[in-house]
Amino acid sequence: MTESAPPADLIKNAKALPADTTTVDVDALSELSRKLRIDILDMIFTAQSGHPGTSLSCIDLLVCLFGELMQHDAKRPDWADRDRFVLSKGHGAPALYAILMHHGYIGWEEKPTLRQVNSNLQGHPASKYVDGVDISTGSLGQGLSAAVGMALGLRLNNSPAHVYCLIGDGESQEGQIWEAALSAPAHKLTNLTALCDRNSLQIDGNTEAIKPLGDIGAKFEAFGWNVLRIDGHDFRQIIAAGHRAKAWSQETDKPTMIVCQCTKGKGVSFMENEAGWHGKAPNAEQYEAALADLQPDVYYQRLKEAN
Ligand SMILES: Cc1ncc(C[n+]2csc(CCOP(=O)(O)OP(=O)(O)O)c2C)c(N)n1
Ligand SMILES: [Mg+2]
Repeated sequence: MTESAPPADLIKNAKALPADTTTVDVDALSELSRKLRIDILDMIFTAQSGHPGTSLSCIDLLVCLFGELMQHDAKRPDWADRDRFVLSKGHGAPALYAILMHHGYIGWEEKPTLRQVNSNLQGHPASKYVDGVDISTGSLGQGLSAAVGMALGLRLNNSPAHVYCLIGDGESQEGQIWEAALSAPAHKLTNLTALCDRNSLQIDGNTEAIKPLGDIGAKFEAFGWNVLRIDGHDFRQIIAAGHRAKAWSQETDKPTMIVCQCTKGKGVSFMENEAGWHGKAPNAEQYEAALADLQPDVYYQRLKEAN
């Protein structure tokens, strides 16, 4: 258990951090993230297809959402009052499958079936096939609108459930994102928290060189959202922002956006900040090199045994 208190100025625009983040077990969360990063690479390497960069970028967010922030139960995937998660950037499916496997929604035996014909683990998440996936995604731009609809429906049903939606920054160049961004404050959706994976890369380069988003938080603010800005790989900040978002929404009658500064390819040195690793599987040599980054203990033990 890590005891140190989080630096007070870590979350800009937020008031005091909730006290309970001082008890966050950062070591356990980062160990889980490390393992899930390996699962992501295993899946993509086995399939020889998929999107490593985006998955490694957002896995720390998913670890905190499913492990610390969301109310959900793999044994009751249809529980009416479960919190909902929409992976609007659906090409991050390997990250979603990894966290859903960890929480028991998907059997581990399915892990090698990513992107195989007739597999449940399609290249983009399909709600028809996977418990824990509340809506199919992959066509960028649509998820935030779906999340707005879910939040409206839950409110109509007087449900305490909260909706979380993760969008990409490149994805935010889609016009539909901004229709949803207008709608959520108009409907005072206090049961909606959006997160933006602000890794500054899209499919073929830097977002700012292709179609600049600038201060995306300021844009959401202008549309009527509360906005928090965090380091998307700092577990304390992610969890504190998640709690703060819910409370702040209640105080202000507004939805909250958490802009998460992330690194595409995080954790694998040669994939970090490289647009070329957007949608490419590693070959055998690269896979081993990636494992060396993520799992040096096991990797070097294996090498020792081989020699
Ligand atoms: C409507 C639509 N257009 C194009 C694509 C192809 N595509 C998949 S990922 C991607 C880039 C997404 O970049 P970003 O939102 O920044 O996500 P990141 O991979 O950086 O997490 C594109 C253009 C798509 N899936 N949907
Ligand atoms: Mg991006």
